[in-house]
Parts: sequence; C-alpha cells; structure tokens
Amino acid sequence: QLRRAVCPGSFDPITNGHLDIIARASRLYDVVHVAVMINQSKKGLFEIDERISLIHEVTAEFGNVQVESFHGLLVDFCKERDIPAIVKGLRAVSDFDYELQMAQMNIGLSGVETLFVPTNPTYSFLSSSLVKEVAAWGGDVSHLVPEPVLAALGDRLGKK
Ligand code: COD
Repeated sequence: QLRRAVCPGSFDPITNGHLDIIARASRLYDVVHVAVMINQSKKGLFEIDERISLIHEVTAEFGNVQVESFHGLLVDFCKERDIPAIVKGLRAVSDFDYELQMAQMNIGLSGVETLFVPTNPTYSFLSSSLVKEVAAWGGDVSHLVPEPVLAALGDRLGKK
C-alpha cells in the first residue's frame, strides 16, 4: 500500500516556503497530495484553478505530487483518500499555538496525525500575504517565489 500524506493550505500563491515543505514531504512519502482550500468567504488574488496550475507546474519535477482543491473539513479529504498524515511547516513559535489546536482537533475528529517540519530558516518570515503586499508595491520577491509565480504576480498586479 502506498504511503500518503497531505500538505494543505490556501497557496494564494505558492511560495518557496510552501515548496520547501512539499519537496521534503515528497521524499518521505510515496504520494503527496497538495490540497488547496476553497474559501468562499475570502476571495484571493488568484482563482483556485490558477493556484492549482502554478502548484502543478512547480512540483512536477518531484514526480509524486498530486494537486487538488477541497472544501469542508481537511479530515474528510483525508478519509476519502486514505491519507493518514498531514504535513505542516512550522515557521516560528507564533505558528505553534494555532497549529497545535488544529492538530489536536484533527486527530480527535478522525485519527489523522499531523507532522511538523521545521521551516528552512531562509523562509521563516515568508507568507503568501507578505509576498502579495511587497509585490503589489513593486518590491522584489524573486528570491521568495518560484519563477512561474513571479510571472503570474507580474501579470496580475500589472493589469490592475
Ligand atoms: N515555510 C514553511 N511552511 C510554510 C510557510 C513557510 N514560509 N508558509 C506556509 N507554510 C506551510 C504551513 O504549514 C502552512 O500551514 C501551510 O504551508 C499553508 O499555508 P497557507 O498560508 O497557504 O494556508 P492557510 O494557513 O490559509 O491554510 C490553512 C488550512 C487550509 C490548512 C486550514 O485552514 C484547514 O485545514 N482548513 C480546512 C477546514 C478544516 O478542516 N478546519 C478544521 C481545522 S481543525
């Protein structure tokens, strides 16, 4: 049986921080599912389909990553696909409180385990929202996101 894990998030857009966690998970598991959360109440900069195709493009080289959207509970996504583990990156102590709450909720709901991977220190300050803010004001984010994301940000923010 294939060993599966999920890396969930909003990925609006995917950053080098996300990519580092997905790459590391892809070395530990046979199949890594990247689950893009659909949040009806929060419209992002990129449509769900755009986020998925960017993730697809930048994770293709790993060879064992599947990208899908989901809405509802993450544990239901896991149950439907026989995924026993959630892999999350931990950036700093500030992430810990909320991540611990979710991990404990998720194991209580369904027995799905959460594993935390320490963020590469190069990316410990990095988030999708900061990338969008800096890029919107013309700051250089080329060292923080993969090339296709940089191009997409340029297109999207240039058009506005
Ligand atoms: N370095 C390393 N890892 C990072 C970095 C970075 N710089 N930035 C983000 N990450 C990792 C973290 O593990 C983070 O959790 C994940 O990537 C996703 O980050 P975002 O910002 O794209 O996504 P979030 O935080 O909006 O995603 C939240 C979830 C979708 C995971 C969560 O809300 C969820 O599971 N929702 C589904 C509904 C549900 O089940 N709710 C009950 C939870 S108990």
